[in-house]
Amino acid sequence: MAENIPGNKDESLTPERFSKLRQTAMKAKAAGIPSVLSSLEQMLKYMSPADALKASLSLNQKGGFDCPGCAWPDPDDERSIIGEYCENGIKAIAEEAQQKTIGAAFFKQHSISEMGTWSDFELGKKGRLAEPLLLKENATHYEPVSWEDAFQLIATSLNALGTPDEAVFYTSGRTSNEAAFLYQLFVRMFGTNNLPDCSNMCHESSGAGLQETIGVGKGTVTLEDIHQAELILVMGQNPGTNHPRMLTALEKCKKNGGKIIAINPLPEPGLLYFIDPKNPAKILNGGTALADLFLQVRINGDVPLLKAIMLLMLEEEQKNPGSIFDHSFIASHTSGYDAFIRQLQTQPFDACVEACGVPEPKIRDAATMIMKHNKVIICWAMGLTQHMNAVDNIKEIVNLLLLKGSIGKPGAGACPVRGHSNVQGDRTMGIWEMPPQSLLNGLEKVFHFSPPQHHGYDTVNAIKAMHAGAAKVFFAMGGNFLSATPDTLFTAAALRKTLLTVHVSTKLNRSHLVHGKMALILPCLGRTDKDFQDGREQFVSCENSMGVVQLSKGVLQPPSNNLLSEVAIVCRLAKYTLHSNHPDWMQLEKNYDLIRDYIEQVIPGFENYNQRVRQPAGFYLPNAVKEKVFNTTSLKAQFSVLPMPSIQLHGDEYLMMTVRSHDQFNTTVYGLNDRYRGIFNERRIVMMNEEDMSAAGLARHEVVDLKSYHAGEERTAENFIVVPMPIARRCIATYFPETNCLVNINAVAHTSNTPASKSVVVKVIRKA
Ligand SMILES: Nc1nc2c(c(=O)[nH]1)N[C@H]1C(S)=C(S)[C@@H](COP(=O)(O)OP(=O)(O)OC[C@H]3O[C@@H](n4cnc5c(=O)[nH]c(N)nc54)[C@H](O)[C@@H]3O)O[C@H]1N2
Ligand SMILES: Nc1nc2c(c(=O)[nH]1)N[C@H]1C(S)=C(S)[C@@H](COP(=O)(O)OP(=O)(O)OC[C@H]3O[C@@H](n4cnc5c(=O)[nH]c(N)nc54)[C@H](O)[C@@H]3O)O[C@H]1N2
Ligand SMILES: [Mo]
Repeated sequence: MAENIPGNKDESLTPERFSKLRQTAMKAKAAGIPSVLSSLEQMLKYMSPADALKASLSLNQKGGFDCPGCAWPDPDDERSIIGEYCENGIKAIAEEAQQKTIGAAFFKQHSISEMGTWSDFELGKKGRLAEPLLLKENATHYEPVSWEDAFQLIATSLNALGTPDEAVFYTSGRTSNEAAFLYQLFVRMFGTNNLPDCSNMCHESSGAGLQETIGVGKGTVTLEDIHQAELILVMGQNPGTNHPRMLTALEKCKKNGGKIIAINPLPEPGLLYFIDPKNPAKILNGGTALADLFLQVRINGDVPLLKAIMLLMLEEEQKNPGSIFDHSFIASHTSGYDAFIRQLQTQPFDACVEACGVPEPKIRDAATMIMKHNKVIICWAMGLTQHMNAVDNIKEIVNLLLLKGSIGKPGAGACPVRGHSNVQGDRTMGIWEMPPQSLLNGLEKVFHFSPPQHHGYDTVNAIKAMHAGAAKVFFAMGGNFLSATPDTLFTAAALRKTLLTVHVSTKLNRSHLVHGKMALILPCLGRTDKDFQDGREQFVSCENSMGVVQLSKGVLQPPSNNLLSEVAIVCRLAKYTLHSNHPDWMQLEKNYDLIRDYIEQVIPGFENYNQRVRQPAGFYLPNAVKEKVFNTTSLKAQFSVLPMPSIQLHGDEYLMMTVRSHDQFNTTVYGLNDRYRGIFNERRIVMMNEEDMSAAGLARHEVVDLKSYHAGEERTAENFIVVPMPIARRCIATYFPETNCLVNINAVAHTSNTPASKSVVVKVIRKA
């Protein structure tokens, strides 16, 4: 049987297999009744009615659990009594809270190579992992193993390494603050900073760009700022699918008189029009038109677009000095203004217009709206962070905000919308291959050891190190490393060279099937599960996209009594590996309050953690930028002089972005539909502009192969169906992770090292 690593040549994928594809027009509106029905259907398919009710009533409620769906914040004040839910949050819960489990019998029946032929969709639907599993050397099947033996094997393997830097410790973004803090502590006590995480593939470019320009790698706005903004730009983001609760906040902004500009190569329905599914009256009266202006930018055309807009602003400012730019803010709080303006003036307006692909009148409309308003927020996500020049995208956003003085005041600021529900908290807790010196000093002081000082591997460098044989043990706290990372076949080869791969997981995924010489799966409690330690119920905490720390407590009976919490797994791992009683890992496992006491001692902003996290809506972490304090080298916010993007497409090339469908959470595929974009029953599709299709002689629903050629190296993904879509010219879109095999491991953003999975130069090859 052919091994179904996405991107692998798979003979079974013949054109006939695609016959179920159905395509309708793109939806004009997001959410509404279909979204309520879709989430109910999903819940009841996998959960008992009683569990479904319990989970939905407690989702994102004060004292309930934090939705594992995304990092959008909950309202500080009133919360909808039917749960602060959204369709895709419910799907995330239904996926986790399945009653079906898989354990010894299942893994005895199904070999690794058999499971390797299943799709991601099929793998995820098998049920929750119920017991620890071991794949022995040369074995064909996973078999049950005791927790003690599993920890002993990891400890022995780690301690046998030539140096601690031969181990890699990955984290996905669902891990709680408590587990993340202990995990990075354990890893550093073991002796390495090899702590790559999903952030390296996600908002690392935002962190890098913001840190350098405003001195903090996080956003600067609160939910209240969103409500109060006069103008919000939503760039490179599909909130209708990926952050549905953001639409409610945008709607509130509009009700207060705010305006919205959407900037995207695709007219994403959720951005343009929204019907709040939690509000029956709204469902009946048809909802709210969200975007006042839609700019259909080319992929990677954001820097030229922003330059064109700022040139128009400059022209107006020069006619009426002081009318457009906030000179008092610029003079007191920024540095680099003159150099920035000098370079801006040299940029030819027409070339910027041409490069971004947006019609000039629309650019003028956008510039006028920005000039008219003083409280501006720019929100963005993966459409800006996954390009070779992604960090420039972020810095250009900061340039615009600084010109308007729109940073550090109410209703204004920078808003990178985070992905995983605790990815921001994990970074705050020290999950970072480039730890700040202050963190290392804090750890040294409190825990009396010398933390490793040299930087560790990020995600891309960890893959290269495994491929080169320099890293030999791979440990993953959650996630799906193989499918989430770029260059799937290269990464698969890298993982296969290791001695041991270990995955702490809730569900089966492809990373469990592409393993080292030996492999372990350690099944853990999920966000929705009750967590009892030493007879007492525990809770954990998470930080959302806006720096609010809140507690999260599961409400459902765990699916198996042989699961450990992530905290317990780290504590035992440390105990077996380090042979040190400081801290007292066994006490920490029993009482999470003690972990929070330590966090308070090491991480700034967590004073009285145990008391404040118990406040009904949690607490805000301090953010200096809100007080116009910029911890940059100049102690001012920094203007940046940025080049135009350099990608040039040749005759038959397209720029490809890899995006999420409406029925997936990253590598977890809930279903095969992408309702808003009108695609049903198929994921191996390539969205193309109809005019590009006819120019290339491609028919609707024709089957093609895709090839990329970064640095002269060819990569192929076979059998994708062409679907016409109103996407910008010369741009195409496919789903992640099916096309990750086309993203060359060396195609990364400068500074952040983030895979450029939104600007892959490809050719669309007709079948012979
Ligand atoms: N239901 C659901 N929710 C999720 C997730 C999920 O998979 N499913 N994932 C979570 C995670 S980890 C993350 S990081 C977020 C991701 O949230 P998003 O960033 O919204 O996710 P993507 O699907 O990658 O969408 C990128 C958007 O950017 C646009 N885009 C692509 N290239 C460009 C460009 O060059 N310029 C501009 N202006 N736009 C561009 C695309 O058309 C698309 O609308 O969502 C989080 N929430
Ligand atoms: N081409 C392309 N590649 C991308 C992206 C893209 O847009 N395009 N997006 C990137 C982004 S933004 C991100 S964030 C990464 C995501 O990368 P990852 O975070 O590594 O991937 P996920 O698919 O979110 O991980 C899902 C797995 O996590 C496990 N899991 C779920 N809940 C829990 C839990 O509570 N505890 C534990 N221990 N495990 C759990 C389950 O086994 C599940 O299979 O992918 C990146 N890769
Ligand atoms: Mo992400």
